[in-house]
Amino acid sequence: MIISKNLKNIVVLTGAGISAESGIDTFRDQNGLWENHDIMDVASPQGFERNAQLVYEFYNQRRKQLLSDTVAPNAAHIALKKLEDNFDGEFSIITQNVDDLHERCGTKSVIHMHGELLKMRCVKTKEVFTTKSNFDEFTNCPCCLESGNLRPHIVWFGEIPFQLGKIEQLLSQCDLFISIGTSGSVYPAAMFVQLAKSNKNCLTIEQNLSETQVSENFDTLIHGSSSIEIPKLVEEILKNNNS
Ligand code: BV8
Repeated sequence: MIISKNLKNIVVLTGAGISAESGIDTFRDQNGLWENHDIMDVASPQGFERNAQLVYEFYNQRRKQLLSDTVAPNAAHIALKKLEDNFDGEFSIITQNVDDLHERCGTKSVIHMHGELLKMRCVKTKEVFTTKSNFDEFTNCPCCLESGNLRPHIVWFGEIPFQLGKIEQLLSQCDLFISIGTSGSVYPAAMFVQLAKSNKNCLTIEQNLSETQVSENFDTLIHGSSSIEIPKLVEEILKNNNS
C-alpha cells in the first residue's frame, strides 16, 4: 500500500474493535453487548423512559468494567498517540467509543461523537459532570441538588451525535481517512468514508479483523488485530511523512 507523502490532514474514526484487546466488550461480536441486551431497551430515550433503572445499571456495569485495573490502552491507542505527536499536519480522532482509552494514553484531539461513559448530564440544566461512580434516579444532581434529573452523557439511538458540524469540516479537508475497529452498522458514522472521499485526493483505509458492510467504500483494507496492524501503519505514515 502506498501512503502518500506530504500528507496534510489525517482523520481517524475508531469503533469498539480498537478497545476489544483492552478487555472492553464490543457490541456486535460474539458475546457482544447487544447479545445480552435489546438495543432499544438500554440505548434509546424510549428505553430510558420505560425502565430507567435498567439503563442506569447497563451503564454502571460498563463504567465498572472500564475502571477495572485490568483495562488499559493497548498498542493501537498508543500508536495513534505517537502519530498525533510526530505528524506535522492536522490530526483528529473521531471516536464512536464512550471509553476514555484514547485520553488515558495522552491523545488530545478526541471527539466523542456518541458521548462518554465517565460523564453524566442533568436533564434540566443540560450541565455535564464527570463521574467514576454508579448513579441512578436516586442520585442527587450536583446542580439542582435533587434526585431524578441525571442521565448518562451518551448519544442513544434516535438522538443526534455530538459535534457533527466539526466532524463534517474535518472530513471535508482530510487527505487520509482511517477507520479502525468499527462494523459500519451505525449512522451517520458509517457514511463518514463517503464524506472523506468527496475530497479527490483522500486515501481511505479500513482496518478490521475482516470485511464489514462498508468495506467496498474503502481504497485499502487491512485485516488483522488493530494492536498489531495500527502500529505498523503508523510507522509507514511517519516514514513517508516525517520532514
Ligand atoms: C441519528 C450508545 C439522527 C453509546 C450507540 C430510526 C430512528 C432514528 C435513527 C435511526 C433509525 N433507524 C436508523 C437510524 C439511524 C441510527 C442507526 O444507525 N441505527 C442502526 C442500528 C441502523 N443512528 C442513530 O440513531 C444515531 N442518530 O441518526 O440521529 C440524525 C443524525 C444526523 C443528523 C441529523 C439527525 C445515533 C447513533 C448512536 C447510537 N449510540 N451507542 C454506547 O452505549 O456505547 S451506537 C453503538 O454502535 C456504539 O456507540 C458503537 O460505537 C456503535 C458502532 O458499533 P462499533 O463501534 O462498530 O462496534 P461493533 O461491535 O458493531 O463492531 C466492532 C468491530 O470491531 C467489528 O467490525 C469487529 O470485527 C471489529 N473488531 C473486533 N476486535 C477487533 C476488531 N477490529 C480490529 N482489531 C480487533 N482486535
